[in-house]
Amino acid sequence: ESVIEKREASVRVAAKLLGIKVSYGIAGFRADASILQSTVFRIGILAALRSLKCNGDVIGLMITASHNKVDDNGVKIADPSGGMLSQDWEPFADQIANAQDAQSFLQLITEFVKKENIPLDGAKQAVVLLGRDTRPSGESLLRLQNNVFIALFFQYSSYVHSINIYLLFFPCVILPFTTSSSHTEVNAHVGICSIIGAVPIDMGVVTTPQLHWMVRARNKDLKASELDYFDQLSTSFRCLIDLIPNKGGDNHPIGKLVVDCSNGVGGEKLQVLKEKLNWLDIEIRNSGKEGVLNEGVGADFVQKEKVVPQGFGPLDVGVRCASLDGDADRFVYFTVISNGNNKINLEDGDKILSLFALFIKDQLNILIDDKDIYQPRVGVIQTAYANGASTKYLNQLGLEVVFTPTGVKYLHEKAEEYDIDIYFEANGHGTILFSEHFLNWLEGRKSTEKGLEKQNAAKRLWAVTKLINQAVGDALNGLLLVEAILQHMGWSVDKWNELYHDLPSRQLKVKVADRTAVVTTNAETTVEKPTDLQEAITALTVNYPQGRCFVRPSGTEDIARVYAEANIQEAADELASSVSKVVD
Ligand code: 16G
Ligand code: ZN
Repeated sequence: ESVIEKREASVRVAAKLLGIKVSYGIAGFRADASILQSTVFRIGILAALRSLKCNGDVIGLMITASHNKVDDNGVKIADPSGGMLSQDWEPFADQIANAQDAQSFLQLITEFVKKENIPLDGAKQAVVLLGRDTRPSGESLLRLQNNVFIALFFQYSSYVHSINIYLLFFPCVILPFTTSSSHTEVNAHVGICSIIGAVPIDMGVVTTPQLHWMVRARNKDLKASELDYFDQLSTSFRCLIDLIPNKGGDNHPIGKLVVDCSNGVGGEKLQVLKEKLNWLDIEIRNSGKEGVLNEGVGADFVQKEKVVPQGFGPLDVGVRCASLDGDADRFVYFTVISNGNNKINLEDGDKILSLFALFIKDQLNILIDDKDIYQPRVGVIQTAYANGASTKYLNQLGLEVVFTPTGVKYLHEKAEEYDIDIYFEANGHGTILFSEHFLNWLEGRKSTEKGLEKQNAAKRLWAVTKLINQAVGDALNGLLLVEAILQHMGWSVDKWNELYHDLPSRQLKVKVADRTAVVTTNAETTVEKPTDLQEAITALTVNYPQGRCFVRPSGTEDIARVYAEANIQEAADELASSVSKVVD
């Protein structure tokens, strides 16, 4: 038996035991890091092809599994806009990641290249920015380790362009997955280089939103280094602080902000930012030097468990705390309910969204009269998980609220339809987008507006457009915007929390034989299939005042999720549990 045969056999066994099929879910591919080697290689090829398809624009490839456990890892692609990979490429990503042998793998690529008319004539060069979070498996998944480069070239002709595509061919490509024994042989870097002329650029350890930001900035010919990122954040934050009216009063939130960095990449990045922001008192916890990534820490943990993360010790009431997730694209705020107690008041994505919406609305009200011809349209985008009380509050502000299915790509896509779009998931992922038209208009107003108040409002909005990440949700600049707005309002976290009171809610997981059997519509609020399930949910929900309940298949786990909301906690619990029984 050759080494290759042995390896093949062991991988088949492993794959069979684990029953794995990787799929490009709502957050890219995610799995145990030890089986991702071949997947990242293949997605490296996809990234280079995507860049060629987009006229040589820069594409991003990020190695991260966000809030998942440290042994997991994943890979996802950023499109030239800095947003998520275009959805019409996802089936191709699935197919090549799961191809069972080299031949079908290459055939899939050839067919796709032909179908998509991807130019392989060498006229354009593919460029891919690579980034990774702090997971130990990240480095080997990402780049070439110098000595183990035993490439076998092979060549086959593309009948479309009658030119040759060369692919570096490794034994492992045949396999759907590789075992850890072959760790250093294939990785994203090698995958990219399989496309002749493609250039991988390693950005090293970065947050997910930093990589998306860099991709967007490069394609717009803007300053795009990590240093530029930090400069832009600190300058625009400073600008917002300088524009606070009656500054110096004693009504501004005093005291430090304590940040849980989930023992991930956010820790070292926040440290850099902190050094640039000496007028903001930040204390960094769980920076990753001691604890384990995402273990009992981080935004996902805090939001789901509603307790203080590890590494905090006893806290005093009123201390402003925030928590980032493992790749720093999500954040929430919290304070303890009573001194030394573990229970918290949570300011989740819905509260952050409400604060942002209120501030933007206030500034627009200063800036715009009924007489103005141009009335920018503000859209607010939420998912079914948004607490009903937040939606009601936003409606009361006079804002248009629309719903999309769960997953950032759906919210972001919808968000591109307004002049100003504010989107957030309850879990803390979100951002504010500004249309090109609005930006042009605002730039004019900023300098020509008569009257100091209006000019300042225009300047504030301008600073927000610079501060907040236009590519994806970003915990670092989201955090700075919250801080700036609280200071602007002179609010404590508790004051912010009082904007509205969350309706009690409950989330449950249900193990189901086949989660794909549950099909939803109306932004996941209604079950379409199985046909009688929605009737049962409705019948149970009407029994509870302010009751609301939905069931959806998870996009990341092999389960169905149940969410219920009602006027009191007991009712929400009861509703969730009775609906779970129906789903089961
Ligand atoms: C992913 C999504 C997140 C979503 C979550 C839902 C991105 C970047 N992340 O983590 O937005 O809330 O999945 O998971 O899109 P679920 O489908 O298992 O409930
Ligand atoms: Zn994340």
